[in-house]
Amino acid sequence: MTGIIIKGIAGFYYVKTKDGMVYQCRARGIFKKDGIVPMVGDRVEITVLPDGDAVVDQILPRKNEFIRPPVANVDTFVIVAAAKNPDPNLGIIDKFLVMAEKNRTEIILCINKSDLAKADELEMVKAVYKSVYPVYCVSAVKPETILPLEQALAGRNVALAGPSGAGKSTILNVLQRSELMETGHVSSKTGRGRHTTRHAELFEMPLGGMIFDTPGFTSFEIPDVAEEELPHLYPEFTALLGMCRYDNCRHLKEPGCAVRAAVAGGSIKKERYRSYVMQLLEIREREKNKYL
Ligand SMILES: Nc1nc2c(ncn2[C@@H]2O[C@H](COP(=O)(O)OP(=O)(O)O)[C@@H](O)[C@H]2O)c(=O)[nH]1
Ligand SMILES: [Mg+2]
Ligand SMILES: [Zn+2]
Repeated sequence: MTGIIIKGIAGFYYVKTKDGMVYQCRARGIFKKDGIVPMVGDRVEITVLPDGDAVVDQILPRKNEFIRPPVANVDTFVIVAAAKNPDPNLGIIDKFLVMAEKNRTEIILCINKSDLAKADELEMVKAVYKSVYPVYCVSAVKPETILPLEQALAGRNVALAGPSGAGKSTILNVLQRSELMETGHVSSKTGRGRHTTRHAELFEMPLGGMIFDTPGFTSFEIPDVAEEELPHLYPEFTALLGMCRYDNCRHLKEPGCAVRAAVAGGSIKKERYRSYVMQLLEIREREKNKYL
């Protein structure tokens, strides 16, 4: 029987099968021997034993895997940022976007707390991204605003990522339509929800698909991205790469740069270009420090 690991605790894996049953499983000893650790999100083959428990026989090939948090098979990252409180930091949003690009997942940008921002403030953030990524403006305190996002996510394995305080846990609660985690209330005093997630866990969404609740995906450094790879992680740059005068153009001050021409012409947003430059310099700084 095939199923998906929705939780792993103390050597047990909880596998949900198509018929909606959840089986408590052990992994075959052979996994340990081969150094294979089943992850939440893994699609697996299981055999049910006479006592009702089951064993994981086989892990089906993974689409992708993440170490921190340890989850597999993420289809879509929803990068959540707040329109206000905290104010959107485009540099940080772009780091999350680069990370998700690097992992070759589908990406959706979600701007939350639209109830706190003025229409023009919201539009300003949206304008930077809307030609590059699907952008959904929502307010977790008005669950009906989340419906279009929810429909876009149906049938996928979704992980929420984004800076702390942006409203990920609150949105997750709305998506699960569950009060179990008790973060749904808005507390202006603490500015934080109360729920702290300790284990990765997969939850079913009412419209189909699963969502990862994970403690991680909040603070990334730019992961092992090489200088020459970075431009490829900005989707709006990619069509232009190869059109610069110099093959090794890093799109900084080089003459005949197609990327900078696009920034000047407005088809690449200057905010995005600024993030690119900051990240490139950060990568260079990191490379330099390697040798010191
Ligand atoms: N006004 C308002 N507050 C929100 C919204 N979404 C979340 N919050 C509040 O913002 C705080 C941080 O939310 P939380 O879900 O814990 O953020 P996380 O760190 O990204 O998981 C909590 O106090 C939430 O109640 C929203 O759309 N509007
Ligand atoms: Mg949270
Ligand atoms: Zn260039």
